Amino acid sequence: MRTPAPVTVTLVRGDITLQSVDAIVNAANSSLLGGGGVDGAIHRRGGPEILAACRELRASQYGKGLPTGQAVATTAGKLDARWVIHTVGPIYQVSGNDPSLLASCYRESLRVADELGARTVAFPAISTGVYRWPMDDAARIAVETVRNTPTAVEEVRFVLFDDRAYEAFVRQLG
Ligand code: AR6
Repeated sequence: MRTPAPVTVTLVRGDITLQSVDAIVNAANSSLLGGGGVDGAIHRRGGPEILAACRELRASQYGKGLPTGQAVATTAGKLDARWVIHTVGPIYQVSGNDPSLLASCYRESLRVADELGARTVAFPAISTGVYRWPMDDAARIAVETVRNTPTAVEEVRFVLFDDRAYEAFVRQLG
């Protein structure tokens, strides 16, 4: 098999729901039925089709919800993307700062993106809002994991909502 070219990592300061990419990653919760933060923004702008697809997942293979560290795709509704990939980040206080589940979110999202054939994927800074993962540590885990995960995705775009997040990712990219 041909070895894919290394992924290009780009940084944008902005709103992930306004990105034009193949797949937008959502920092969801296990219920898959919406919430605040980036999850709320994706459902608001993407429209009810996304929630309907999430409800179908809950009625079929994810009856108990999506476990932390895993990822699953739905339609992107009205967003300028083909898919939303929902992943559930760890809550910092609960994870005892073990990075493995947060790394798993990035790895599993890229695995799902590869299954779909997505070439451009936008990620938020998973777990750094309501789930309270410290920004610098979360940025390090995000960048290291994406760089070390074999994938056919060509561009991973981290979309950071504020200066603090953007600067933390800039420091990691070096
Ligand atoms: N675009 C990009 N980044 C955003 C946006 C946006 N539109 N809105 C917020 N962020 P959070 P979590 C940033 O709380 O910590 C939800 O209720 C935000 O500034 O959205 O993984 C879910 O339903 C922060 O840096 O996700 C879960 O219950 C980052 O996105 C829970 O929150 C993640 O913040 C998940 O918590």
